[in-house]
Amino acid sequence: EKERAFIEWYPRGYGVGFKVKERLFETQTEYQRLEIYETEGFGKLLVLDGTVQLVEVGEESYHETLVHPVMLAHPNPRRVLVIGGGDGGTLREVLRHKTVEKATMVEIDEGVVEASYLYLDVASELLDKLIKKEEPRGELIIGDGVRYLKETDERFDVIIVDSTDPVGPAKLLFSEEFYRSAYEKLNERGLYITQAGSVYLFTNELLDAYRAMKRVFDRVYYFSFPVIGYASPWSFLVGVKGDIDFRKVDVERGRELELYYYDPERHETLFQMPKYVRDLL
Ligand code: AG3
Repeated sequence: EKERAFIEWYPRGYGVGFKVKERLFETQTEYQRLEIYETEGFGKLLVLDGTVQLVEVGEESYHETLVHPVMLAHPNPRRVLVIGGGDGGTLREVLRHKTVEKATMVEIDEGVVEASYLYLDVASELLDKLIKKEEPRGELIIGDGVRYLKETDERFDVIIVDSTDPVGPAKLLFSEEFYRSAYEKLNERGLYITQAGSVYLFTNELLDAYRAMKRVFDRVYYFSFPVIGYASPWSFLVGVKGDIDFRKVDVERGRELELYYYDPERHETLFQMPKYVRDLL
């Protein structure tokens, strides 16, 4: 019998693939083509426009890394904004922090939220509550994050961008103009984090984003982590506003979270980068 696979093709023919049993769902949403597969060994797979967003087994390797380093570096993160993240994994991790009073998620594509709620074991209980407006500390807004950030009167301690790649529709989320509105909407002390693509395969996009962030934030940090399902190592960029040291995290709060991938006690290990990239940055 013929073996089936889903392969995401990165530039120059670098592939990341999963053996799949079947495709459970596919649709063209208002914004993108969405597919969900049942994989052989990693649970369900969410694909947007041909790119892997997550596999259920190991999604924490991404969500823990995107959320907890900034949340533990901030002394008291109370108000958090997530842009994108329609599958709910990022907001799920944010809400594990007891300091959080309110976390808002602005996702442009309602189709991603619906499909994730229906098919994925990532955060379906949370998504259900958000849709019914029954999550006391969480709010879901279906809308354009760029516009939201420009227009909102709210201020945030932490802003997390969980978007698709810095090519295509998410491109604006990697622009200097967007970073400026994020900086403006952070409290006096605040942290901004974005995923910034594959270190090896999107090096130029990573450099562009880093340079644009440097023009806006008081300090900018880069780090990388191996993410299951992506062409790893995967890069992350952190922008600091005001008096916060991102090189230090609250290890005590970190221990209580009982994390699986990101190790707050070894926070300094995040900052490794291949030498050629560090030389360019
Ligand atoms: N958001 C980041 C996806 C980037 C993956 N890029 C790729 N596979 N080319 C993931 C959403 C998870 N909440």
